[in-house]
Amino acid sequence: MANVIVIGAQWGDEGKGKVTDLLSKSADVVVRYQGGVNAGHTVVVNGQTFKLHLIPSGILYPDTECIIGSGTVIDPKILIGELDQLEELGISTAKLMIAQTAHVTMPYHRLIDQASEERRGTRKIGTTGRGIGPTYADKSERTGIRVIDLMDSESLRSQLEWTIKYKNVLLEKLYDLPPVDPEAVITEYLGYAERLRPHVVDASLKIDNAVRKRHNILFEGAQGTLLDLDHGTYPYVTSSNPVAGGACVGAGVGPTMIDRVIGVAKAYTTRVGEGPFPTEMVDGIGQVLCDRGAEFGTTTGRQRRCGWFDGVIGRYAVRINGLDCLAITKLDVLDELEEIKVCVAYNLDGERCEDFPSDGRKFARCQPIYETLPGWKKSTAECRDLEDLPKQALDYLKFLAELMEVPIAIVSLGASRDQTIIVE
Ligand code: 2SA
Ligand code: MG
Repeated sequence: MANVIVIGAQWGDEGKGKVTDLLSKSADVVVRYQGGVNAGHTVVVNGQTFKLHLIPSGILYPDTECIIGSGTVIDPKILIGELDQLEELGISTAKLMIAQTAHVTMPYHRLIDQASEERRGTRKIGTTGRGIGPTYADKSERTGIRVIDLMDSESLRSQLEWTIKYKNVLLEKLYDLPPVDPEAVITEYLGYAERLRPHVVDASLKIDNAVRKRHNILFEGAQGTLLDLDHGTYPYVTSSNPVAGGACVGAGVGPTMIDRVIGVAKAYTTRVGEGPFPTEMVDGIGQVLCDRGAEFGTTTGRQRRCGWFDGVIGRYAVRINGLDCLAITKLDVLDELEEIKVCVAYNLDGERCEDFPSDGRKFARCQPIYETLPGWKKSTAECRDLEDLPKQALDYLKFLAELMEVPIAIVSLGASRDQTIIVE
């Protein structure tokens, strides 16, 4: 397996959780490299459902080490909740490591995220409200609190007394919100520090040790390519870099250490939050996909917007991430459809456009150009081999692979581990 990056090739929720869970079996180490508790992975193992936000799903394997890397932002309260949930279910969390250089989401980040969304009115982004943007903003502004600061009570106190004074001006004067009590925050966070201390490490050093031992490392992306701060549909993006390149920065490894990049895409497209989405179908088949695919956010419970597969963004994801292959998930959701459309290009102001326009205003004007394929109208949930698939389903997969010019390595036909076809 070697060192593999798994990324979302669309707008998140592609089913990366299931794919990383499958690959984690052969991984010695699983690393999260960006994002925070805005992410939500649902993994079903032996009929038990796990909802994880920060801890890599690799934790479910007894011998897999899991690292929450430097490029992530950590909400300690939620992280501790996940640790408790796993331990209650008898899953050891001793192999979880947390980068000391990761930034910490504070109560004021969450308040500011929610208040600034409200203030944006029609310009709102549709964030998860989990304080992600403000935590990364403080990181860039160099006023953030890092895990390492939590570990030293004197340093935490002096930093927070200074920072909260400034944040309270913002909360009171700009957002008309009550101030945050620094003493309460310091006490709360020092409590979290004690619980997390045994897990805190120099993450890039740990990863380097694994590289030297030729261990298999899996880098697990959160969100998706089109939500990338630099390469996504700005400003309707998250505040980190979910693309494959983000793995090197966020984990602290050089690009020469990476052997393979796998993109995960749904057999159709979904998006949560605001922003343009050319293949969106507001009702009719869009609603069918939502119902059959149970398209609700793992973190916020929001209904996801649904549409046909978009080959333009698919090709873009191949380019931006240097994808070697694709995992196509939720193919079974299309089982009952009479016909299936795939967007092969856009109509942009009367011209055919094959490349994703990085100008957001142009992207917002793109109209999908579809090719229509016949449906298979048969259940695929029990298929375990490509040969088990109805011919039309196989043709659909071939069509996607040719459109994006990458092979399909994994096909997923349901939430559980065994509902998977591994293409050799
Ligand atoms: P944020 O909170 O600042 O990262 O939001 C900015 C945009 O990024 C989108 N975003 C997501 N999109 C899909 N899935 C995500 N994770 C959760 C899930 C979402 C949920 O797994 O379902 O539960 O609602 C995720 N996280 C961030 C977000 O919708 C904004 O468009
Ligand atoms: Mg998700």
